[in-house]
Amino acid sequence: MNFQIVSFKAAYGTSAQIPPSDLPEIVFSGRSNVGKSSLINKLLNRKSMARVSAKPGKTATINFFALQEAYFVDLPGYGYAQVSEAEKRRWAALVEGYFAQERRMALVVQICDMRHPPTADDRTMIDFLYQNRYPFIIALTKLDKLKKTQRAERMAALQEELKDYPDLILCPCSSENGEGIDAIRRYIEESVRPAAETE
Ligand SMILES: Nc1nc2c(ncn2[C@@H]2O[C@H](COP(=O)(O)OP(=O)(O)O)[C@@H](O)[C@H]2O)c(=O)[nH]1
Ligand SMILES: [Mg+2]
Repeated sequence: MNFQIVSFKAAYGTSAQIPPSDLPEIVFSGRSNVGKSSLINKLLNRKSMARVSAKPGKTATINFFALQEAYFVDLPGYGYAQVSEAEKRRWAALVEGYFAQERRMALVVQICDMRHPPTADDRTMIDFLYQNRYPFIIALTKLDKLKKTQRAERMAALQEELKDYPDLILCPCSSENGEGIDAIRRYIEESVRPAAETE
């Protein structure tokens, strides 16, 4: 799969605007500021395809990036405290509307901060993905901020924190130094391949 040839397709503010799936979709989900844009950029080897923003909480859209064999779908970040109730409802309608559609979701990459236990919102998202049997992996980002012993401690702690969800695929990674990025690319490639072969 070619991760180099990519272009911005569109940003959608309501789920009704999103056209039907015509390619497998790789969906990126996570709370705002977790490092979602940085991870997308790193996977694509681009500096600023998905914007790395210092301004969380701006108007939420679902952004599509077109690769040759799949779309990267950047969901709006959740959990930003300063967002109004109206904006939270709009977020929920947008994201729930997207998931409710009949789409070719090849893989959801749920992003969590490796340094901390998953937040309540993270758990809601993981629970939703798990209960509805979406194919998903958990990218544990900001790995570079942990020393070797801390890494082992956090991996052990996460097994415990997420013990309600057996068989999760946990992928420690860093958009800063590139650790773990190839492993995530491989999961993405594997998820797209079977869908492409049924054409
Ligand atoms: N050290 C480190 N910082 C990161 C990593 N990923 C993201 N960041 C930083 O975290 C902040 C938020 O990143 P961003 O990609 O905008 O998060 P988003 O709101 O989830 O899209 C930025 O200052 C990034 O430089 C990582 O893997 N390691
Ligand atoms: Mg972002």
